Amino acid sequence: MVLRRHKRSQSGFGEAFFGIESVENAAIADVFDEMAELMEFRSENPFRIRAYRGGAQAIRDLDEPIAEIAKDSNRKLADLPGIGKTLAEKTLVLLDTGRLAQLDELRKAVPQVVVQMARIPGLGAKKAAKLKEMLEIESLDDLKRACQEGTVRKIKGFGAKTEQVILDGLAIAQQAAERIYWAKGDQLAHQIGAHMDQCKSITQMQWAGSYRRGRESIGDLDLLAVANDRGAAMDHFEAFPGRSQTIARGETKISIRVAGAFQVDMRLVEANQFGAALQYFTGSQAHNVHLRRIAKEQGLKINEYGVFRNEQELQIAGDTEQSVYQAVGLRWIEPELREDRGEFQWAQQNELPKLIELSDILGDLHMHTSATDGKATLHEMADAAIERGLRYIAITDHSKRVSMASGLDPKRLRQQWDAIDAMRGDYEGRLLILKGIECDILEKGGMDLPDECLAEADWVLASVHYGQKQPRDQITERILGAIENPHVDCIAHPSGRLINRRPPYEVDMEAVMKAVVANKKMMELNANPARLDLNDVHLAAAKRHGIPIVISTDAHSIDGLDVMKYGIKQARRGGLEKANVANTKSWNHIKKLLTP
Ligand code: DGT
Ligand code: CA
Ligand code: CA
Ligand code: ZN
Repeated sequence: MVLRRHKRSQSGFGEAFFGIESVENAAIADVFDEMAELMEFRSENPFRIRAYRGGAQAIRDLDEPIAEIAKDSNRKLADLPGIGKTLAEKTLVLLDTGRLAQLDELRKAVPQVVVQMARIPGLGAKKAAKLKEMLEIESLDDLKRACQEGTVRKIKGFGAKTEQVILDGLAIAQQAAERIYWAKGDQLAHQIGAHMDQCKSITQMQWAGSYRRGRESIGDLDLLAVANDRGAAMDHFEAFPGRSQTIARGETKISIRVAGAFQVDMRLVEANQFGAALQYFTGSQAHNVHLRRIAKEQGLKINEYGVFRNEQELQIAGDTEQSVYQAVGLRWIEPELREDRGEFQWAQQNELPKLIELSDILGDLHMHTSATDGKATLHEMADAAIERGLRYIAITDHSKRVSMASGLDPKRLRQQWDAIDAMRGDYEGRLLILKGIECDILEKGGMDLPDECLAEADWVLASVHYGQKQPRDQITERILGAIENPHVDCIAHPSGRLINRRPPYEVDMEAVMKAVVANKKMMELNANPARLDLNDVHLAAAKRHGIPIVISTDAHSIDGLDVMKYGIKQARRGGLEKANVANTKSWNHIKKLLTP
């Protein structure tokens, strides 16, 4: 079996919206992408590198499992567009064995620290390799020291400015080296879970840790299990095909590495302690500290083994998580809320939110088509939306300033709208297709399309793509200007950050939120697992302000529509209920919310 990984997850690079439909295809594409990346570090033949990249893309774009094609004696992998003889052979090996010797060799040949350094925004593969060679850098900490001591600027081609760029970007690289997107953790958790389901010895099993809490990135996966035979359970765990190493194996805990580097822990506990252990290892640490304080005030003690009456060491709860919270007079708290950000007060006052669920979503108000940088046509996106049970969608391609995505000018935009008009009859009663646009907020301020054009749209998203590094006042002014434009409905990806890759704009989010309220506008929670923008803390703030949140996929392909669930996770972490999210309502209702 192939270890399934997300697009270039190893590197953390890539604009990353995730194809979900054929996991196996994605896993193989990932392997080729990673190889291309590592070959780039070694300055190998650019044509070869391009062939691997192209092959990865071709496989990712296939609309059927490549394993099926491989099995079909009437078809040849090498006949597929973008797949040459070499890649076809390697694909067969991957399908067969789940491994590729060349990838292992490349991983060995390119030092991990160089890959890590290259993740620093503004550095690149070449500079990273040079720094490693010249300064004998073995870790990101070494690099930091070298910058602080001013030794980097002594190398030809590097200056004091580079040192500052490196220092500014180190935190991001450090995170990327250590943490993966929740979406990737979710994929791993499903594979490992499916493998562990085959273990006859295990009677109870549950994921804990930051993964269960739905944090946007996770440091490692924590599995908790009850087993009749602990040794057998651990053996089974070690037999996971994606395992590359066992870090430690003891009586009750075992840690392995999967996908080359990522750590997965499994702890084995007694059935009557399972709930207490689940509560403890779900965390967060801050939540647990607070919970124990509450217990202490009641003369109780909570630890990973149970809830105990202080003096008598008598276990009074712990088989289920509910019993742990109940023992201290609290209702069960959703894992997404366990960050000590007010959940105890809500639990005590019976005000815990009823968190939003995926099934509450009725529409998707941000997606692209092949008119700009999307892969699927208008019709294909509409049909895919129906398949996913949506009642309405807005087509929001880029505006002309986003030239790299061949953004639309008013003429092309109106052509698209004519096409939508022509489709509407066909889709009546099945799907409402809204005429939208993702209009760029220009660097100098103002919108990228004239007002009379925006006035014709059903739905206008405004977003920043250029001048992201402007100072706080300037970028805040730009966004406020967009909010005040009467035709703009919603600010898309309001902070601009990419998890582990790019910091947010310096925007004054509080000022933005106040303006959004004053102008009766909405804010987006972009569900792309690399964005998740707004983040959980901002979402909680938006909820306090009463701002309707729109959870959108920003899909650039049919598969892109499937990222909605990641947005829902983040929304739950922000404490959002169905009522806080605009696209749980009908389009007519949304229009009313927007009317000044
Ligand atoms: P991660 O893995 O960095 O994304 O975050 P977590 O929250 O999964 O952290 P992890 O894997 O180190 O530990 C899982 C949970 O176990 C954590 O949320 C709380 C609990 N825990 C672990 N170590 C400690 C500790 O030293 N003190 C306390 N109070 N709780 C701990
Ligand atoms: Ca963890
Ligand atoms: Ca852990
Ligand atoms: Zn977009």
